[in-house]
Amino acid sequence: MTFKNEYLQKVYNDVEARNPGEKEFLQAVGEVLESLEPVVEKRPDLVEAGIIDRIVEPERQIIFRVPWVDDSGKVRVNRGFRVQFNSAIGPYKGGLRLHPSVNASVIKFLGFEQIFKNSLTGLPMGGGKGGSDFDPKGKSDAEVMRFCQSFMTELSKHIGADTDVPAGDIGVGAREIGFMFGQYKRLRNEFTGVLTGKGLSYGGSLARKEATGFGLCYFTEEMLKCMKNDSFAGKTVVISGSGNVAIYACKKATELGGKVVALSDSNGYIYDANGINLDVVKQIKEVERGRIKEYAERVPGSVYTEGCRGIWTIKCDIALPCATQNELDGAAADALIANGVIAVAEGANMPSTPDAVAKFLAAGVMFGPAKAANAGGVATSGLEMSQNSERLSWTFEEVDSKLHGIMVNIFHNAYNASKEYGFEGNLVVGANIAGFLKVADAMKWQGVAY
Ligand code: NDP
Ligand code: 2IT
Repeated sequence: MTFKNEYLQKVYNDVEARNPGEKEFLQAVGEVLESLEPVVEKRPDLVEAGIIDRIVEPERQIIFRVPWVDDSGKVRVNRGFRVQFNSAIGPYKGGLRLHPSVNASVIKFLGFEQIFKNSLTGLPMGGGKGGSDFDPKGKSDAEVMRFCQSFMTELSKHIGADTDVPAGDIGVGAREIGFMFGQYKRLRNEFTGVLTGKGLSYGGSLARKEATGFGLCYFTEEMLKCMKNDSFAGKTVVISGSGNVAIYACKKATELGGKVVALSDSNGYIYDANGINLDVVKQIKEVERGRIKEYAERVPGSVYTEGCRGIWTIKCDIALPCATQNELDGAAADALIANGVIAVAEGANMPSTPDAVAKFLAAGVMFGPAKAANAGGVATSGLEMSQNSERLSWTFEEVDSKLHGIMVNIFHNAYNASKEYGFEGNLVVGANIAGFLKVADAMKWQGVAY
């Protein structure tokens, strides 16, 4: 990757040399460094303090063995990760991902992104991420429990309510958080808000489950309103994935007057011209842990197609990628643009390839990057931490209205930064700069502490 600025080029080259072959991590760092070109010119004090050299290196990385016993009595071994990337503005905070594709590069890209996302929420949270290459699919509840207990046995040595507060991500929902919380409490003999996304009966927050998807739609609605005086009303929407983020994005997009016509999983996608029946999806995904294909077997008039990438060829006004990194490439962007898409907002982390992002921006498609658009999940985790600290629970309406306010603010902060630094309307640049500056200033004032 090449940069106009010599200093940024050197930082990038060093990251490349130090993290060979870590393509997702290099992709995430490359995008942020590119956005920082105008900052480097305006803020020589930050260059002087070595902020950018430091921010690309995790403060701490923990990699550990996770042994567990399957239902047949066989010993299995997975690899666990926790990357504590940056604690300048608060305790490390970020999800845990359980998916066979998890490796150091994936966790580092997610942890790096989390620094700027958490900063954008305005809440005091540093950046971190963790997970394992364990695949929860096809495992019994007892196997998932044994894995989670073993994983937490090591992780518990490194986290804490004021140190590092993990949460869910791909493959980690209420079931896994419950098993991990129980194990942490047993090991430490303390009941603290060490994880977020907890069940409502033991310290969880109302609206955390809905938060990422709802927040994504609040952000998108504000983007549509402010940039094109438009809204979700009457729009056709395509959402990839059918997990936590996709389901609640579907719910809110529909409530705001949009018609969601497609959802997917890693095997394929469903198309329902009448608008997705979310009760059916929730029964399949949340209750039965089944596959999205089953939707077409249950809802007359809907169609299932094998292969997840074809979803981007469906004509829509708004596209919300909510599955995984690099799921939307240049060819998919071309198809969406040819079909007249007006807005794309990322519910997943880094779902659009750099090529796809460049195409959206060049075509004048409104583009909400992940760090800004999906920050509602971690923001509401921050609200869960606040409730745990004051040992009180807020109502759904209270949390939801705070979430709404946070997402509206994030849009405006990103938009204003894009304008101030000469890239009006480019929310990639705006979100990266706004997220970066707060952390950079905190690092500068704390001296060379990390
Ligand atoms: P879930 O595990 O609930 O759902 C993940 C969905 O994405 C499933 O439909 C899954 O399909 C699909 N998916 C996962 N991996 C792949 C892949 N390699 N190729 C195609 N599809 C895939 O996770 P979430 O909904 O929580 O997370 C989705 C995205 O949102 C992730 O990028 C996550 O990092 C991001 N995110 C999540 C937040 C949260 O609060 N949960 C907050 C902010 C961002 P299948 O069942 O076939 O695997
Ligand atoms: O990517 C993300 O922001 C998350 N998976 C949520 C993290 C959190 O701590 O709630």
